[in-house]
Amino acid sequence: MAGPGYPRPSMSNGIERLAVNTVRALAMDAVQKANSGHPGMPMGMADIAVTLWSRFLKVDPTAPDWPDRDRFVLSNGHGSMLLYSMLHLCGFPLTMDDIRGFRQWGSHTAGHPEIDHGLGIEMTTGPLGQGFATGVGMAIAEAHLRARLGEDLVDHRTFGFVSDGDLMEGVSAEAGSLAGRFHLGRLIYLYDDNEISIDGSTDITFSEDVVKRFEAQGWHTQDIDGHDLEAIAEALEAAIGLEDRPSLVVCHTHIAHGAPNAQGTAASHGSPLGDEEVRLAKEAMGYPIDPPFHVEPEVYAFFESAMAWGKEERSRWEKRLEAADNEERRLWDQLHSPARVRLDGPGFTVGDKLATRSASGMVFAEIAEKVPGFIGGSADLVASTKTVIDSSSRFSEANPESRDIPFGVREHAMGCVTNGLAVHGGLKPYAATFFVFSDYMRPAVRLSALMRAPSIWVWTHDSVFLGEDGPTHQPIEHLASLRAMPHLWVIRPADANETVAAWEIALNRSDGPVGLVLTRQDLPVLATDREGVARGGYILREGSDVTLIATGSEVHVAMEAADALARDDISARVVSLPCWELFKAQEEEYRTQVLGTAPRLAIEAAVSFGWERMVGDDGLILGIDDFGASAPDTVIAEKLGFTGPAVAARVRDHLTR
Ligand SMILES: Cc1ncc(C[n+]2csc(CCOP(=O)(O)OP(=O)(O)O)c2C)c(N)n1
Ligand SMILES: [Mg+2]
Repeated sequence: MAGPGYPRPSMSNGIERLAVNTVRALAMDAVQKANSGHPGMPMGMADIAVTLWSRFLKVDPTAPDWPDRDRFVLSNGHGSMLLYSMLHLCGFPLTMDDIRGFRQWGSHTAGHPEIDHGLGIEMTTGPLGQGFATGVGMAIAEAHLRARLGEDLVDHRTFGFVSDGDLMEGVSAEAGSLAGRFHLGRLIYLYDDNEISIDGSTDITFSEDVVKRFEAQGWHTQDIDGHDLEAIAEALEAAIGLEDRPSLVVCHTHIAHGAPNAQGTAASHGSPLGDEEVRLAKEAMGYPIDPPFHVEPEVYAFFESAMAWGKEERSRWEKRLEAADNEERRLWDQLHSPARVRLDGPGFTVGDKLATRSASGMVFAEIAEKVPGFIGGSADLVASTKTVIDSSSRFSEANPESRDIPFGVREHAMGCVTNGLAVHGGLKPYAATFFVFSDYMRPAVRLSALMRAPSIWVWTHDSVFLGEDGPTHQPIEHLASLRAMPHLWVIRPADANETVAAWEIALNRSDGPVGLVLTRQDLPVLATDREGVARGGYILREGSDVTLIATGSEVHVAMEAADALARDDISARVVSLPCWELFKAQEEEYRTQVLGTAPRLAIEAAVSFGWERMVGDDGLILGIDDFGASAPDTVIAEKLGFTGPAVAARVRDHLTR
């Protein structure tokens, strides 16, 4: 049973039924007015939404971003009108004008819900499966923070709505498995089992036994009529009362419930019902047909009284925060208002040789000490990615305070969970794997960029120079494709010092994600400039006849080439350009000063795509426009011309053309 305190408004006066019908009517009207959108899901899940929000969800519409609120994730984000209606009716700062402006330019009511904690929208959903898996991250964040700060300060749940599409997506299998393994008892998902997806009956493609699947993953499951308010409430109470496992409530529903002709049809998923069907549906529910967007005052009053409990919970929580003992309070403040961090690094000597992944690993202890919210892990590659904070323990239900999360071989869920940790608040998460497998987490990386979530992506084994594992493991197009993603900062440091600088930038960024692209192979420590990394690119070696621009492991090759050219009286400048995005953000004057007016040659062990914009029309690009090869790294460098002498020869050739 749920603990005391859950508000249970009277069921007898039919007000809940009216509230449910209001949600249905608003969804129909908004979609009709926009002439686009998804009426089916909001109508099908209205009973579930009204029950959850009015009786269980711990939120305060006057403080939508209160840290100890319950999180609500709408994974089937196409049903966004359901969320917008609930937020509006419950008194969040989402107005009827916003609802009328559904899907329009400049409105707060995008087709799919985008993150806006000020309005009560927890995360960006739309790509199916993302919400499911991101919610798992939020539940991990709650369990972890509760273990460190105590139940007085951290005591909330993560609820989510998920659909057939969410459960068909592979990432829900990865994330569901992880949630079961970690016994995330405060994670509760309501599955809209309406047996319909866009192409028709789910019977065509989705025949697995969902209950058995989730039970096998360690979840608690229930199977209910999703239009029976009492059954929904009882299922939620049971799910809340049970804390040793995550819960899935399979809710049997009808898509477009209440629309006489559209109910149960795939067409109602994503098309306006049409004026006549809207009229018939309203008539059938006994709802006023005109004007549209009508809400009875008692419905607002019903939700206002239902929200009173959440408001009281928040004021009780604020008192507990005030009364918290010094140590807890200090940790709370450090986690929730982090100070700028400055990393010293272990100190490297020019000429020493180490991989940038190793330099990264060497700075972990310092980061963990200076950044109490630092948390993360890898997809079964701890030793290879050198990402460990404390090797003596790892996150589990027995060790929720551990900051090392073992994700297993689940890159996609790892990406989503990391975003969940980031948007939950209080934490500074990272996730690590081989760079080539960034493909497996790309949808989550994209959402981190879209949400401006400060997730840190650690990608090691960053080029063909990982060697013998061969082309399947060698990233080629990844740098270009990730640089193409708005708001993601991709940093490829040239040596150990630049790696420390890159970490410092990543840790201090709060308005978006940073990807750190690190080598497997050793690189010499150069006389690199940490401040230069913050500007995205800088002159590492002065020269006037030619400018060699390189990133990561190709910077030392450029330096060797410059040495060779100097012997022929050719003065080569070397520019280290670890981060395009930061470099682009500099004043034009700085950029032209760094790149210079001499002919330019770009060197990077990846596709040449995009480098034209750095070298100009008469520049030269030394890239790799094909997949790699399985061989020792020195042989690959020799064969592909990524050595000092080979680069010098290319430059001489180019200059004498
Ligand atoms: C990753 C991804 N693929 C495809 C889509 C397009 N899409 C939106 S909803 C949907 C399936 C609809 O079925 P269901 O999830 O059962 O939702 P319902 O129609 O029952 O509301 C699809 C394929 C998407 N949003 N995300
Ligand atoms: Mg469905």
